[in-house]
Amino acid sequence: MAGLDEIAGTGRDAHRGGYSRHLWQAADLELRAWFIERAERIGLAVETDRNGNIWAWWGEPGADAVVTGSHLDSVPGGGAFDGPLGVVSSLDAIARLQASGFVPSRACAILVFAEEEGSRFGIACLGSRLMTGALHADRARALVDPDGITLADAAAHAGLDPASLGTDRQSLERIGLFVELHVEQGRGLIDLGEPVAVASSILAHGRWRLTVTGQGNHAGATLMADRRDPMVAAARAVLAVQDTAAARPGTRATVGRMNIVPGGTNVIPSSVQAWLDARAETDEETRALLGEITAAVEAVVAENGCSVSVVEESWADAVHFDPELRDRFSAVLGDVPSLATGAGHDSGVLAASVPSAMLFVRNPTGISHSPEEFASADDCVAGVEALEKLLRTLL
Ligand code: HGY
Ligand code: MN
Ligand code: MN
Ligand code: MN
Repeated sequence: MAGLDEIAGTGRDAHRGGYSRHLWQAADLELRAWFIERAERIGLAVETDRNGNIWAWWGEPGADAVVTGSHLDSVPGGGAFDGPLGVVSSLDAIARLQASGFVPSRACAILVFAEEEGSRFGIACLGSRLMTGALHADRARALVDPDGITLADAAAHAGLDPASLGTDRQSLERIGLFVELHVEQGRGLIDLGEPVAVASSILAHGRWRLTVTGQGNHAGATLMADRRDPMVAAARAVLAVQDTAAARPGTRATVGRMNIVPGGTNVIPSSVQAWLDARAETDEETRALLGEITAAVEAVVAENGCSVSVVEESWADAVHFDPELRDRFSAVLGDVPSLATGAGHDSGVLAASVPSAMLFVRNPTGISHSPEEFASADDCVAGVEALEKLLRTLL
């Protein structure tokens, strides 16, 4: 809790509430510096990899390491726990092992991933996708933030070499096993009445950019019957998204961000961009959901004389965490439940390349990506104790 308190003032968003901590902007840089100082204070050796992920080694860096960690960036107006809880818990678990005189027989590191939320450049799990090659460096370099700054320029400004971004086999090969502790983002542990769970799976999910195009015109001079208003069409598209997902059990679809062009009170817009987040249990079901949403959206915008294009910005396959590792964790931790999640994580991206696992800590509000996200001190301690136990067995 002291660790979370230390960063409680960093990146507060006075306008939205909660925290807005975005890659390589002031709050993120401050948190990175804080992490490095905190890691060095317990004797860890810190390095930043070619993609901006931070590693803090306990002992000699080496192959087949046990790696734990999470992320420090947030969504716009996010909570205090999504990401940072895993980082402070990793620091605390290692400090506890050190204090008990434990000597690891395997390399061990804390790993803090860059831009897990995709809040600045649009692609979630940017650091782990770059490391594993799931995101191509050329595409990453060309990504643009809402101020028009390319990722290549932002990386250079943060002291990285943009030419070196991309697949990082050396880093990846050092990970023998990755475990990420994370606040739970739904109500699974509330329903189970348990403080901690082991993750079983992650939904397939993706992000798509919808551009609805109509005819920009004068708000006063254009008769209602003469309009091709993409804002009205986009509003109807959002309803179509909701209705389509609601009719397919288990699927989720959200429009959480829009850009109205040009955006004037007395201007009928010429186009509207809307970002769709869609998720389902399997890759096939998610693709089918997207297909149905696309057809429904095309039909409703046409009724307003508009057209729509749908462009995929990112995709993540469904993840089933290593069952062997999960069984091992359950044996060490006793009777902890297994829990599926609808939220994406860097551990999910890594799972395609290395054995990965997650621990969830109960969130008594059941709310996340919001300032209302929470975890009690007792449950956070239960999480750290579980992580410490695991590290003790794995190391
Ligand atoms: O959006 C997600 O699922 C994650 O928190 N990045
Ligand atoms: Mn998140
Ligand atoms: Mn997270
Ligand atoms: Mn005028």
